[in-house]
Amino acid sequence: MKMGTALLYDEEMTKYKLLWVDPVCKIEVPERLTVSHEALVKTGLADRCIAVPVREATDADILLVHSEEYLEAVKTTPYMTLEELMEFTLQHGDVYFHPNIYHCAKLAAGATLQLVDSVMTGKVRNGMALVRPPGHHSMRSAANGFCVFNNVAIAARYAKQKYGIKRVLIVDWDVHHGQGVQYCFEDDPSVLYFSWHRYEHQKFWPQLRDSDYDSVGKEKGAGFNINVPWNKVGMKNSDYLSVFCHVLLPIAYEFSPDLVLVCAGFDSAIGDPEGEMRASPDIFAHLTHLLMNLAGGKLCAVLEGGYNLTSLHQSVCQTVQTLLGDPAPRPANLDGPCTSALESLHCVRAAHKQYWSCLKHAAELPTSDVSTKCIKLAEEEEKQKTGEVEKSAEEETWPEPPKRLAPPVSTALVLPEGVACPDGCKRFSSSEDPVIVNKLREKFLTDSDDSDALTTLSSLTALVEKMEKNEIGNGLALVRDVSMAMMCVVQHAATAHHDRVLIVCVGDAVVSSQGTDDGKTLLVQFSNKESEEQKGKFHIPVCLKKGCSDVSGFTQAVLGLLLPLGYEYDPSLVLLVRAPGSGLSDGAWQQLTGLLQGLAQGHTLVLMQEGEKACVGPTASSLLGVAAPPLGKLHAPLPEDVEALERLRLGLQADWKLLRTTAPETGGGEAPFFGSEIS
Ligand code: Q9C
Ligand code: ZN
Repeated sequence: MKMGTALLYDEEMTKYKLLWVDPVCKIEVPERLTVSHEALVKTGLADRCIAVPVREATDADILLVHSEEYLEAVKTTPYMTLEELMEFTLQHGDVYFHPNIYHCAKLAAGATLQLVDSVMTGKVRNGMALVRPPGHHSMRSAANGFCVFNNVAIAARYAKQKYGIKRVLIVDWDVHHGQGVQYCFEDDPSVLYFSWHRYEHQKFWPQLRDSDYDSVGKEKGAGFNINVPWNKVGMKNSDYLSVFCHVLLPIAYEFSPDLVLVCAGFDSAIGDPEGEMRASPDIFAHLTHLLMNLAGGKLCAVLEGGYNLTSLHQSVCQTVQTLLGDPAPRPANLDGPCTSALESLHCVRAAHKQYWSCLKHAAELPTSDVSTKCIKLAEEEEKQKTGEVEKSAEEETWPEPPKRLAPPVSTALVLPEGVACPDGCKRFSSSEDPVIVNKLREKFLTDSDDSDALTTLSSLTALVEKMEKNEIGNGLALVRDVSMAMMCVVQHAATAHHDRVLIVCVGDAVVSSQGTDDGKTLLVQFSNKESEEQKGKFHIPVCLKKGCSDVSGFTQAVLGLLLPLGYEYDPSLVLLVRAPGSGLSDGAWQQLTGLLQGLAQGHTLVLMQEGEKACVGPTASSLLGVAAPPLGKLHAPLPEDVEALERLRLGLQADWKLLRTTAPETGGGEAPFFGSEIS
């Protein structure tokens, strides 16, 4: 049912290395590839993938991005003596040549194209190419930063040309700026390039002015180049997720790509000597998951950097396992973005607000010259004073990501008789435990003895218990009364070791706020009822003018509000309730269902009213991990909705740190919302 995941790897790409002493290049070793591949084999992940053979890129492929002169020059490197190779190397920056590197560079680009072909023809749903040399720094006529040919840039042009697709999204989560990719598509609105990178106010390699947040693209491509500079090292999971929720995902959904290419460098993970960041390897499960419902799931991840062999192979495994559809682990330590990250977030959102309607109400740039340079200088003085000693990246230790076990049953459905169970799902009903049934009758059905309803409720409680034991991944129930079923599940979950339950309610179901202020549940309710008032930190009504029927407004609320809330809350169970007549389109509902599975290890229980039989199929398919259909290019959401959402977000950000998009000191007009936080 689920299409497969391609894995591209050829040992040949390990057969070149640095032949002389060069401290800058010594980290780019063949073991990067062997270690990554061996980990995939050892964990059984490689076996679950579809091995697609690697080919050499042709001259025509390479010329999609590079100049003829450059290609001809690289072609001569296999015949060079050591001295000639060193000499040739000196013409380029931070890169080395070897007699076999031209061959490997052709394989790296060719592997990327094979991956694109496999995905675009529907042979697989997604995939990863493990390649050397990497690509994103190489430019039209220059090798750079260990890169010879720009694998991903070539792939984007190739996919557009061969498959006639209109829009390609390139997500570059490597810790370096892929300036080669930026330069290639700077004036091209059909390729949206996103990169975050260690920048340190231009002090970090490649030290380009062009890597700052204000390089937004040129001419027709203005707005289609997104740079998120990290001005400090030590960025963590929260910083990465914030940028996804508040910059990349809203823009990506508005852009609606036909294909997603990932410059998958893992030097942005903890322990990497180049990046010196502190994100854990399992963050890549979430970054991957969050991209998997774009472009109908067509995602190609291509290895770039990653120089700590341990964090590299762990991160590669997390990425591939997520592509295969296994539930992501609970995200750890989401304690909110740091001030420097918020500062970058603020600047990027401000720089792009004129181009993207999802950012229309973002805060303006920090006033006059709160130029990032000033901050830098202040920081440096401080450092000199305290003379603080920091751990080097390589002394960093972190726990091995726990094994991710896919439950034996992915999706279980509680359906009334006569409603067919979709393929791949298991029809579920509990053998009725009389004690439980009696309890349920007392609690919920005092004035009736509807035996069907009782059967359903007891099945639901049994289902929740099986999810808690990870015997079942997720589930769906068609019930007579969603409000009652919701109450029943919430009460049961509290007794069945579910520490926190996130309730997402779409439409107007009656929700009693009783027992929802102790933090054991977080309720987010989407509706068009103005009257709903926020009742404390854990009951959040999201009011949209047309309820959920405006896809743009709804999507924005999900990405910029619900996801960050959900991630920060870190539930062990997600209860997704669809009230009748919510007005939500199937597509938007499927996106919501898919995205929420990044939480609670994929333990989502969907409750729908009996009348909504037609929605069982689409919901089940999203629960099974099939990518949601693309929503299409989103129009501008209703101005009043954008404003209402922004107001809600600002009001909540004192309590929920992942909702923040500006730093306290430079909050400008938004400063009052931090009032309770700043001492
Ligand atoms: N310490 C990739 O990750 N050297 N290339 C920087 C500063 C170049 C990285 C020196 C790093 C290139 C694909
Ligand atoms: Zn890198």
